[in-house]
Amino acid sequence: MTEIATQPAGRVADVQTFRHFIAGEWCESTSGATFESRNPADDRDVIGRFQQGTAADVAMAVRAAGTAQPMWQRTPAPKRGEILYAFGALMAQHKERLARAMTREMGKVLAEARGDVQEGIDIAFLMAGEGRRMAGETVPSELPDKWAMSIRQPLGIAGVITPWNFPVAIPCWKMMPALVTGNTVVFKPSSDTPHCATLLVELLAEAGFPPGVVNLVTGTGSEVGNAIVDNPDVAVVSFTGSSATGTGIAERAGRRLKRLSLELGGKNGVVVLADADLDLATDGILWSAFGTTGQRCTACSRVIVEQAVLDPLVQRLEARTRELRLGSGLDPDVDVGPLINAAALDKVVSYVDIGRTEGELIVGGGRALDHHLATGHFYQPTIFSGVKPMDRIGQEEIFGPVLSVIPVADYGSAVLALNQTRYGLSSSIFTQDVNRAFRAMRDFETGIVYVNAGTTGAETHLPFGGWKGTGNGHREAGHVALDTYTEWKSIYVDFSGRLQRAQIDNQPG
Ligand code: UN1
Repeated sequence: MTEIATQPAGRVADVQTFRHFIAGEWCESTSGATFESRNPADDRDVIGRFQQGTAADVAMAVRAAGTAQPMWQRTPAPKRGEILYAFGALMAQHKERLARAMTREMGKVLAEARGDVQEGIDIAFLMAGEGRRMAGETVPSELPDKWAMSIRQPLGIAGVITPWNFPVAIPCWKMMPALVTGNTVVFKPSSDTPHCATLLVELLAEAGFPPGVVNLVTGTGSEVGNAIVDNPDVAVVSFTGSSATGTGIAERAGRRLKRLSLELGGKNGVVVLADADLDLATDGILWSAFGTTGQRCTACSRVIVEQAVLDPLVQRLEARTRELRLGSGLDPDVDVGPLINAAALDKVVSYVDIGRTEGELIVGGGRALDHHLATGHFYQPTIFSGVKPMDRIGQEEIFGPVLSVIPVADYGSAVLALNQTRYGLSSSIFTQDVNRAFRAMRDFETGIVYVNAGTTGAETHLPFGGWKGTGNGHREAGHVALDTYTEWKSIYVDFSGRLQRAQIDNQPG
């Protein structure tokens, strides 16, 4: 939760104020104002004050990125890769510190926070290697004594606008491919996780990225985010967040014909067929639905189950959900942390009200207000059964610990229900039947499909992204992520010493 720090709370004396990072210097905003970041598990815990950035700050950051860019582009890509490698190694060295800071600032349990940092390390090392690959193509020319090849070149300045739910991994997904390909970066993190972003940028600076190559500006989306998207010198913007914000960014970026990579909502489904291993399915569903308190783009929010196994599956889900322990993610006995802020909690409360009119409440359905939870944004993991595919809780992204169970007659209706959504990020099927598994791999309209595993847990060396309303066709992670941050240049070298006309001189007539 964030607010302007004009009304300082509780333990203000020892609260540190953090700064922007522009042109290699830590500096204050032109606004002179700051905002606070607080622990979602305990609203009294103020993590720090952060600069309330302005359009003028963004303009300064873009100028710094522009000044540094030609030198960075001329640095040999393998040398750029070495700095990425050093950054990955630093993250590994500071993994525990980063993970603990993350749990305190955004609530996910420590094991998951470590996983988030590890995902950042993985993409840093993967992209460090791209410094020695970044392959184009060398192909034969249709004419004699002529050479034909394609190379990648950076776009220039990349605007990186990131969410709070993966406050280390997602900035790394975006910055690592941008940097290794020779772009410089202006980074605006979510106002719910500015501390994680600051710690990350400290390590980027320590790793040896030259001044101006990475710049950090904190503040609101409407001021800082829009200033980045609108700046004509920012050639590419990568955004992960809500569909509503992404649509607004697409309109602004579209007016400037700007390269834009969007990673937006999801309504990810797990299909459970009658022949599934129900214990395994239960494990996969619970981990995907309530891990990160349901606050992943890839979280499972729909279970589409063949009627024949509806009851035994729901019984298992209910029993196991009742065992989940809520609390601070720093407590090793806790399974489920808080929601990110009061607005997220309100959203879950209102969707559970809708759910009561659409399905049958199986478990949960209330705020968790035990004495140690009352100062945090906790909500009980909640399951509705008997949900129909087109119900609101079966269609709309809730981004919290709310799971809808949708019974269907057979595989055909399961596929229809699964695909009947405006989103298309992740999906999964539990079955022992290899033929059905392969049909699902063909039929499911999502960018990621899992067989006999939940909907989360994508690895960094494969493309990550969604079909339909989840995005705009770009992918993060994997070597395809380079496409977002580079232009192709096709180069023809004629060494025949005479005019050779393609499509003409080598054709009869
Ligand atoms: C997200 O929620 O936007 O596959 C990212 C996963 C993680 C990444 C999730 N590796 O769930």
